[in-house]
Amino acid sequence: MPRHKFTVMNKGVLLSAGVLAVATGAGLMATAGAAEPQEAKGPVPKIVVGTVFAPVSLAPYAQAVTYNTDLVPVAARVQVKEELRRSGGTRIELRVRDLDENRVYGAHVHTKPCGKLPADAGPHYQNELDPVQPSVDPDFANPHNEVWLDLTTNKDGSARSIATVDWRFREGGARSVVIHEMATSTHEGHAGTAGARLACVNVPFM
Ligand SMILES: [Cu+2]
Repeated sequence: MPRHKFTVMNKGVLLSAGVLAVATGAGLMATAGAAEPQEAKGPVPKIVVGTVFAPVSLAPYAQAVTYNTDLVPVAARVQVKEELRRSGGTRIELRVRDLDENRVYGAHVHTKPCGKLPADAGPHYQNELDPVQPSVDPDFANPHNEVWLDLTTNKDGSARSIATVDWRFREGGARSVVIHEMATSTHEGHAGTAGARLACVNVPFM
């Protein structure tokens, strides 16, 4: 299943190469095991996924798909970067280009890969799992226990967001970033919801 196109690098390689590796080639396979968290002295492991949104008909093969081509056009660009911090935390950065201008989009890390259906990406990744699912309790559905990456695009349709959490993903537990229709809600009974799922990017989070 050559679905993931990505590059696992560490800081040492990035510095010596002097460039950010953005995976664009097709069919590269690797496992997250190649980037186990390293000891304090070692380099900081990173994953970068850079791609474009494909039509949903390509869902079984595409790195990223759009379910709403009005709000996330085919061929719009997306990049997700994950960096493990020495402190034991994780930093995740989301960048988009060519989306609707001057607009807020919700975005989160989800547990499953993107599929033909928006729901295929599963629920949000939670560090501490809410025993009640779907989780809409702000004690669990919040930006400290989940990864929220809401975006506000500029007049060119570009945006960037960064989330830093003080924990790491369970192995294989976080598989995608989903872009939603609205800003993420924080209030009881709706916490974590952000309207329809517009698009999805597969990311093999470490
Ligand atoms: Cu979401």
